[in-house]
Amino acid sequence: QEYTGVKMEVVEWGAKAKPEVEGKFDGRRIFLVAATLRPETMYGQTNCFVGTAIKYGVFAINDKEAYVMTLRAARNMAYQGITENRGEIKQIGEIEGTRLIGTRIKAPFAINPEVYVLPMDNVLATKGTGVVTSVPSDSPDDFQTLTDLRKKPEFYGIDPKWAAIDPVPVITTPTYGDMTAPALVKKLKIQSQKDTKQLAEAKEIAYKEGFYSGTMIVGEFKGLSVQDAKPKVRESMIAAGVGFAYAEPEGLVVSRST
Ligand code: ZZB
Repeated sequence: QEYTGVKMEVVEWGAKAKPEVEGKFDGRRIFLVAATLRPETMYGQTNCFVGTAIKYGVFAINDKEAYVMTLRAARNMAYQGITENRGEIKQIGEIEGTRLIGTRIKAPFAINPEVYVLPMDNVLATKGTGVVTSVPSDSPDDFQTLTDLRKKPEFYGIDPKWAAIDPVPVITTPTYGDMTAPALVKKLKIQSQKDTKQLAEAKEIAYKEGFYSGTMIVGEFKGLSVQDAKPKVRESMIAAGVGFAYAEPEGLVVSRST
């Protein structure tokens, strides 16, 4: 899978992260790094998701910057020219997902330039970086999780203001209009982020609809088809220094002789 790594710089650590991290990283700028397959949707970021059961590392990329993500992602990046020395990872800290909640970060290219870190049940430690940037207009998982959090902020241990940014229309499609994900969540009668089967189906439909029939309605490539805009937004993010190419290796096949 060819992802775009999205650099979401920490603006202000949440109360639970502060005591663990402050003053520890030699003045480096710290970024949560999200892995996305849909760089063209970045205009519509409203928050970022982490897994509450996931442990994140802080990895020095060079003297000036460090990335918050899973160790697995850091290992992969070390072989893709992202770190200073090939094959080397330099871990300078560790932090649990729960402690990242409420941290304020920059959302590059987004219409809302700063967003908060929120919890999501279905973040996989085994995919991407373990950090997911949230685009509720076009990702059914993101829309449903945001809806859950808004319904029960206390249950999820969040301040409602962290989930206050509304979905932003980014892409229009003939079948679902300007808000593909909310339309699909409604159509498939999805009730919560626990409806993983229907959410997987909604995601499949949203990907296809967006890619083959979507038109950009915001940003630098407004008016272009999603197919044409996707690589252009990606290049634009890379040129601006807020994105980079990140490939996920295929699963290892272990052969055994009998
Ligand atoms: C922003 C975005 C906007 C995404 C969208 C999707 C959509 P896939 O297809 O299963 O490989 N993601 C990335 N890492 C993780 C993780 N560790 N756990 C759970 N979800 C993760 O999934 C790739 C997408 O899943 C990524 O692209 C990311 O969300 C999320 F409008 O980034 B995406 C219809 C989907 N729309």
